[in-house]
Parts: sequence; C-alpha cells; structure tokens
Amino acid sequence: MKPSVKFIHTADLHLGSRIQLNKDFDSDLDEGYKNAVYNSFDKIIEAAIENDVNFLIISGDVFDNESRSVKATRYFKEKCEKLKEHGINIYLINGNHDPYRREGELLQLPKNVKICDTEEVSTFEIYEEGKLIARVLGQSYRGSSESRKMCTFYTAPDQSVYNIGLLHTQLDPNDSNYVPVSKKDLLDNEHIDYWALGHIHQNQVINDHIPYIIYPGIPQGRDIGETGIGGYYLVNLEPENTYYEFKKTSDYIFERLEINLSELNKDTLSELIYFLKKEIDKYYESLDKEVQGYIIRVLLKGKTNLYDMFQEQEEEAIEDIINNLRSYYSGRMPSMFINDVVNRTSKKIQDLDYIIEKDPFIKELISFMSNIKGNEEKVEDIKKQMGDIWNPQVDLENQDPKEFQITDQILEELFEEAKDEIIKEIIERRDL
Ligand SMILES: [Mn+2]
Repeated sequence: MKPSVKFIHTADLHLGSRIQLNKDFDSDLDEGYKNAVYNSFDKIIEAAIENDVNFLIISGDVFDNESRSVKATRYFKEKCEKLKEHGINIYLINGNHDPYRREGELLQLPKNVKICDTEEVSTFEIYEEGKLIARVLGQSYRGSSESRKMCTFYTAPDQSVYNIGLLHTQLDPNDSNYVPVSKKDLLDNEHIDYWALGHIHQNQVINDHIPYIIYPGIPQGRDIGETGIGGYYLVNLEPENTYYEFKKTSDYIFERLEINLSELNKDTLSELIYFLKKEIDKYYESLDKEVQGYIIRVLLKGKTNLYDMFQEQEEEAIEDIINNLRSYYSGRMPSMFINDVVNRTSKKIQDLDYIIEKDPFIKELISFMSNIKGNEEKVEDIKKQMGDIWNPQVDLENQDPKEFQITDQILEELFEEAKDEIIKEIIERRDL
C-alpha cells in the first residue's frame, strides 16, 4: 500500500503586487490593502506548520515580476527560512510572471527551497524517516511564455508512491503561450496521481479523483477581474482516506454586484441613491463576515427613467453616486469599499409591449434578431466585426477589467442592448 502524504498546494502568489483600487492609498487605514497579498502567504506558511505537512508546493508565479522586487524576495526568503526551522521543504516551478533568471535569484534562498529545472523535468524524491513517501515532478518556464508541451515528459520510475506533477498552464491545447495541453493530455499521463496546476487565478477542481487536477487560484485577488475568495488546497493522499480541502486566505474580496433598476419607478438621483443603499444593505447582510472587507463594483442594469439623465451627465452622476455610497459605507466591519459604479442601463420605452404587438415591422425585426442569436455562423461573423478592442480569446489568468472579452453572457447582453437601441430609434424617429 502506498504511504500517505500530506501537503499544501498553492500557486500564483504574485508577491510584489498589491490590491488595485479606484483611489489613491492615502492613510494608515489603507495598510490592510497594501499588505493583503503578503498576509495571504503568511496564512499559508502558518497552515503548513500547524498541519505539519510533508511539504509545500507552489505551481508558478511566486513573484509578480520577472525582475523580482527586493522587498518581495526578502519576504519570501524569510518565510522559507521559517519553514526550514520546521523541516518543511518547498517545491516550486517558475511561471510566466517569474520565469527562470539566468543571473540567479536576487537573494540566496535557503536550502529547503527546491526549484524545478527549465531544460528537463526535475524529479524530487520525498523521504520521511528514511522511507520514500512521494515524488514531486516539475518543469519551469524559460521565459514569459512557454510553448513546450511539458506534461508529456513527466515520467515517474514506478507507482509505489504518489507522484505529484507541478504544471503552470492555461489548460488550453490551442494556446501556445502557456503550455498547450488539454485535460485529456493530463488524464492520459499514467505516471501522475495529482496534477498541481497554476496560472488560472480562480480556484477550480478539474478532476476530483486520481489523477486529481486542481487549480488553487490566487490567494488574494488584486483587482475587480479577480473576484471571489482566494485560498489554497490542503491535500492528503492516502489509499483509504484521500481528501483535499480549499482553505481561505484572502483578507479582502472583490465582488461585482448587479442592481436592476427596472423596478425603480423614480426619476431623481436622490431616489436612485436611496434605492441603491437599500439594495446594497441587503447584499452586505448576506456576506461572509469572516474577512477584513469587500471591494465592490456596482453594475447598474435594466430599463430606467433615469437613462436620459445618465446620457446627459453620466460622469458627474456616477461620481456623485460613488461619493454618497462611500461615505454611507465607511467605518463598517467588515469594510465595504465601493470601487466603482458602472452604468449599463437602457431606456424605458413606454408601452413597448403594446407597440411590439401592434407593429408588424418591429415584430418581424425582433424575430429576425432572435434567429441570428441562434445561428452560430452569424454569431462568429459578428464577433469578427466587433473591432480590435474586443478580445475573442478569453485570458483566464488575467481578466483585465479594462479589456473587453466576449463571453457568451456579454454577447447576450450586447444583443439585447442593440435590440433595444434599434427599437428605440425607430420609435423616436417615427415620432410615435
Ligand atoms: Mn499567475
């Protein structure tokens, strides 16, 4: 029977980066935001010691930058030294953000840090009390992109112990930037029992039995593109009692909150703000209170009488809403920071249902547009014509909030908006 092995699997620490907010960090009050990325790694180190794990795995992107920040490197070194005192080794691969440095690391890292090679797969044998209990295999990025299909070369001499493979990949066989492999490629490799993946910043379990395929995600999200709670996996591989648990680490959580204004039959900004506070209060009550705070993007949606007001002075109106909400939510525990408010509302057309019903042309137009939505070829055509700022390739690691990525949901919304706009124009120009 294989010996049991217990370890922590993390990835994408991005040390040296920090939370990005839609404001300047100005006071001691912001210390929490400044240190959150470091704090999340502290929690991982504490957990490794408390759980007395056999080792810690980091599947790439320890550092945010190829050049490494001195502060981040110093910090990482100290934390690794702490694990060394407890006899815990760290096995890591370099990812696309912190590829191998020819000139060496900035600081000499302690001996318990084992970095996988770039030119071939490194295999580390893990011993406890003189007995082999597991193997860790991995290969590092040479540069900020990596087109080698590395997982093919992960071969273990035998299956007498669990073999754990570290890989930094987007898990997309067509993406040659971040190791082009598919889930099937990983399943087909019979040598590996647990694929410890890194690169995608959302935690996800791709395969929940041998071979396990798991992304731990980023321990602390840094912008509105990295929503949800961050953490790591505590893993215990054992013939009769295998388990893996997601453990939370983020102090701050980014979330998007959609608020539909269709039900708000009011016309003034003050009534809107009152309504938003009520909606956000309800949302706040529903949140997990075991964190330092929340950073929220408020998305205004739906058909509203306030549409014209937004058309005329969107920038000032949004600024006014943000200022009001920020002061209303200041001083709470957990904290609640309104990062931004995005207006995606559309115009309310009076008696629209009646008009559609009575107007054969508009009725025909709507049915024509619904048919397009169901036609894959036409949808692909439309995607191509949307222009360069729209990125049809969704980058799962860095969902840049400033870049437009065409997900199915966004495309659906665009169709709806386009439909509304066309109908609105027709009706207004006819002067109905
Ligand atoms: Mn990363």
